[in-house]
Amino acid sequence: MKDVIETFVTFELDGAAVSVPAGTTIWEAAHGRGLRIPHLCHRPAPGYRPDGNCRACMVEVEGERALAASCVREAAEGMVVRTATPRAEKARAMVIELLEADQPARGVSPDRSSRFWEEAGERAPSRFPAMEEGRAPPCDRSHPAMEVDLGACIQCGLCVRACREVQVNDVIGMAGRGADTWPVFDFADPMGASTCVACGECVQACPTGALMEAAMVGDGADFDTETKSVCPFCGVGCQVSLRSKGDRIVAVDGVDGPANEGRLCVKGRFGFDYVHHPHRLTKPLIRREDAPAKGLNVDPGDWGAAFREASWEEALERAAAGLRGRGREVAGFGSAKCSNEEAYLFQRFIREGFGHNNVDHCTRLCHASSVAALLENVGSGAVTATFNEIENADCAIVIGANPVENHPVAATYLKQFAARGGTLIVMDPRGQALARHAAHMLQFRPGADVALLNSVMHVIVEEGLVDRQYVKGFTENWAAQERHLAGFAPERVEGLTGIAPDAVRAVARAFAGARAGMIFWGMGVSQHVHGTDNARCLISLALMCGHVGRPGTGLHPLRGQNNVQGASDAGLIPMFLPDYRSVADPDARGGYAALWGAEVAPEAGLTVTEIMDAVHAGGVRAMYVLGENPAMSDPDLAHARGALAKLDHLVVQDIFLTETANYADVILPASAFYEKAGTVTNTNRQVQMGRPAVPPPGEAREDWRVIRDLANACGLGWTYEHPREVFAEMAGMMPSLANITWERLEREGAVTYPSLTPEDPGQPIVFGDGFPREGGRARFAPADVVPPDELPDAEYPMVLTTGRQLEHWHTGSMTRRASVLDAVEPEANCSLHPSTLRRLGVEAGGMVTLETRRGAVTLMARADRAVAPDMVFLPFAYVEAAANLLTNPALDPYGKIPEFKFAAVRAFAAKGAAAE
Ligand SMILES: Nc1nc2c(c(=O)[nH]1)N[C@H]1C(S)=C(S)[C@@H](COP(=O)(O)OP(=O)(O)OC[C@H]3O[C@@H](n4cnc5c(=O)[nH]c(N)nc54)[C@H](O)[C@@H]3O)O[C@H]1N2
Ligand SMILES: Nc1nc2c(c(=O)[nH]1)N[C@H]1C(S)=C(S)[C@@H](COP(=O)(O)OP(=O)(O)OC[C@H]3O[C@@H](n4cnc5c(=O)[nH]c(N)nc54)[C@H](O)[C@@H]3O)O[C@H]1N2
Ligand SMILES: [Mo]
Repeated sequence: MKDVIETFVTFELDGAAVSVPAGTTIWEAAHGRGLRIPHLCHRPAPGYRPDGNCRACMVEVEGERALAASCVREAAEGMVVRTATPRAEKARAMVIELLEADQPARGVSPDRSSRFWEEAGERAPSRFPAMEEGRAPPCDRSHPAMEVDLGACIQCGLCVRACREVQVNDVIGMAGRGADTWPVFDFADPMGASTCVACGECVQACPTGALMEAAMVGDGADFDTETKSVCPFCGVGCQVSLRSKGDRIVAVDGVDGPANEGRLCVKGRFGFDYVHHPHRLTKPLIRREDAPAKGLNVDPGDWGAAFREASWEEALERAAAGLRGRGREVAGFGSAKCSNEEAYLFQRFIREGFGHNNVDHCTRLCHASSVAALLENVGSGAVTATFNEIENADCAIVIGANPVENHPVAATYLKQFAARGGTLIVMDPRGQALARHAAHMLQFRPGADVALLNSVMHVIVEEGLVDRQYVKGFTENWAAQERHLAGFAPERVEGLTGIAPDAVRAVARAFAGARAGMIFWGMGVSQHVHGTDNARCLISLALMCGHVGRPGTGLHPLRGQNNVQGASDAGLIPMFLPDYRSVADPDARGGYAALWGAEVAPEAGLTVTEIMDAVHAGGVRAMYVLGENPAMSDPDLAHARGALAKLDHLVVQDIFLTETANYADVILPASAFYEKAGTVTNTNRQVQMGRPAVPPPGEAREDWRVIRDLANACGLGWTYEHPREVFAEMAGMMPSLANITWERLEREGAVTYPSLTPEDPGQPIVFGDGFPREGGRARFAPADVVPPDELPDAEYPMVLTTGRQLEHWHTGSMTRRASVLDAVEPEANCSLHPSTLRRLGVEAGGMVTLETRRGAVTLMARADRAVAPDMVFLPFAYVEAAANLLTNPALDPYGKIPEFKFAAVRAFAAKGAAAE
């Protein structure tokens, strides 16, 4: 726990009296005072333990005969340390000279090895003989992203600490003896054949370039600019440093941001080059008069038969002409991949320009149900604690989320928590990667969350583990909840959940008995017809244990897109203005009407899937789609694609000619995230500054500017010249952004909201003294078991579940165009249990057809014991086997989220495929 009282020690450092917290190393104390002590095996970054093996940091301690390694030696009361005595300097120089003898020549890998050469400084060439030829293992180029040249290895072990202790991937180890000790992957695999997940932490840590980005070897390492920004993929919001040369990004490194503390995953580190893919849209496009009928028939690399290039003037005019003055016939999908400013402008455009609230975005398909439950029972849709708070927890539940693949950097904190002895509880129908770190793994029946969670809560009541004081002080409706739970003894629901009562009891005791517990959840909870009920149960569970509002406690729905929290906060939602103020609230409407000079409609608008229905029904006839790909992500693709084809006017603003853009009348070429300035808000409520590293290609323009120009072409008269003006307008209206300014974000990089003063970095934990609901109390919402909408039967006997894979992003538009990611995961695939494959007569790697009542796809099948024998896991990134031709579009009544996680399916060997 952080709230331990710090004790200080005073010692003498190069003649000065220095006071530091107990536990501070000599190296840290020296660097804190601006003294430089060389270091190679030591990486002064969060999560790295000093090891003291390279001896490049030796100093003299008075009264001791041997020199001390300053990186591991803690300062002690009264100690007298000299860092720059001739003896210490000579010892350090000798270490460098010995190591230098074995190093490849200076400048071979200029960037990565610069740490070594920096320490070496200008010096005479080493007097020692170089390592004999052939002593180090040969260069390993088996991985698409990284190269291993152990000729440069100094056995400092940083890669091992990076892999095992920081990212907790446990792939790299040391093998061999003495001078022939080398890093190995798994046991002795080439890196490319190992279980390495390519987070690149080892590459970032290696001081010599023995482990390096393949693209950086040799000339590739050359860059002229470094720009700090935020990773454009998931809601973790890792801060990155983009190294660029001219108009190209050449490498990405992790930066010590509040969420990632220097760490990245494979997408963040190696997935950036979609930005430079030849398919990037570089000019506005207008559908040709003689184009083939709208449909999925345009090749993103060869679109000439369907579209023609146009000037921005013509394209904006054409886009506006189909929208202007059409009121309720228009609807808009905004983007959680764009900035806060862009989200705000987009919802303002639809609301002001067309007089209604038909504006929504992918949050509807994502955490809409979680947010519905949180707003209803807690009073706020955002997380109550950052995921990093797990540092202060002793128990954590991860349910319906697969962070190792989908929030990989957040997962490193969860894995570290388990490694430290924290009790990790995983509840998932699939034996996902976190299970290995879990004290309790409940692999239960899909769709049975309410039954399972109610049974856990039943035990907590039964065994008297309820935090009565918390319940009394901070909640309401407990009596009803307690009555409701009586019917959920674990024995009674075992048939539904498949979980033995003992296991339920153990989990209940662990969580309720914990001093500080957190709950993390994801799409396995939210994407059900009972998604809101699932989330209600999680809220109740946290409340009855008093696990909210203190360090190490909290509710954390892991937000998905890089800016889905921010886009939702900014009002890209049909029922809410910014900061979740209901459109039905006259005060809220009045404020914006005054600001915008236009009335805001009082009726909630249509949601993502309702808009598609309205197109079929004829009400909506024109759409503006910004940075979303509903022709792949909508739950019912036949229906969605039919709607897109039926529109008489579709404007798509994207960076690629997506499946959705296939149906467009006008395509506006946008900037990628690394090409524009803008703020984004991550899952932790951290508002962070994104900065442009390279210009948009060709005539592509920043999204905020395109939205403004289109709004103006529709007659709105907006005068924004920079996103900072938009931010100021938003912040002026949104209490959540109090004390946060563009200038502050530029300076500090990140501020967590709520920030209580202009200096407050923000509150990682909220609701310690009550909830933003009437009376300040959170509410228990008893939930009953609602079965999945479509149950397996004789015709469709298995359960289809859909989701994600580490290397791919949703509909694949970005990651299938990122060279490393596409090389690692190039082919459409699904996963089934090996026994199921055997039953179907399909070999692992063979082709299988999956069919539901709505459609069929044929794709490669992997054998995966983590998938239950009667289930199929299907990722939705692959257009050639689009998952959402199969999924069930049935909706949760509160969040209006579709049941992506459960459909009845049958699987069989694909025709023509080898069935033995
Ligand atoms: N690599 C990658 N990362 C991503 C994304 C991506 O596309 N690719 N997308 C981002 C976005 S927008 C989001 S929303 C997040 C989503 O991140 P997650 O929520 O982790 O996403 P999923 O893979 O859809 O599903 C999560 C888990 O739910 C489990 N599950 C399935 N059915 C049930 C059930 O009935 N009950 C329970 N309790 N669990 C069930 C699955 O087995 C799976 O392990 O990821 C974000 N990160
Ligand atoms: N079967 C199934 N379907 C699902 C889900 C599931 O679990 N299973 N999950 C659902 C969830 S949680 C989500 S969040 C949705 C995601 O659904 P979408 O949001 O539709 O999916 P993405 O592929 O992320 O689409 C983002 C688009 O933005 C573009 N883009 C990227 N950067 C920029 C930029 O800076 N500017 C502009 N203008 N465009 C940009 C990309 O090229 C891409 O076309 O999918 C949902 N669909
Ligand atoms: Mo999502």
